[in-house]
Amino acid sequence: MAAIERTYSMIKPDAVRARHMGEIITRIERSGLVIERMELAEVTPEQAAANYEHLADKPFYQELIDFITSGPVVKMVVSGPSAVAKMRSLMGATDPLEAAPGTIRGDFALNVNSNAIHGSDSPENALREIELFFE
Ligand code: DAT
Ligand code: MG
Repeated sequence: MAAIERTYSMIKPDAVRARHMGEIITRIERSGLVIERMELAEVTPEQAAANYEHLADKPFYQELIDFITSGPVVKMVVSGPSAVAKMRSLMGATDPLEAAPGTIRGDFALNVNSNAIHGSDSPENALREIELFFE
């Protein structure tokens, strides 16, 4: 049995605006993962900058910050066996054009700039992001 771990996930403003949050939450729960904590809130500019520090030199950086702060998101702490990898698998590829049908991005997004959901990419970043968005 894989180790139980926590990941940070957030339903992005595009998916909230399109009223997909219920369906996305259903998919997470149906997978067996547990939503331990959840809040509808706006991402602050400080949180956005800290979350996307690794992309600060990319040409799309400002657009990314503007987008993630453009409206409410659903912030979640999700736990379960290999929760980080399991969430990434439910989410699908970063570019929705490459995300398989049946994945959240494959089904709810068409554009890499607004790709429906965020999920931590490692257990270490999950801890950092949970702290950033919840404490
Ligand atoms: P992921 O969200 O799959 O972890 P990431 O951490 O590399 O991907 O990038 C964070 C976000 O930045 C991603 O969800 C959407 C945006 N992004 C990534 N690559 C992009 C690109 N080539 N053009 C526009 N936005 C991009
Ligand atoms: Mg990432």
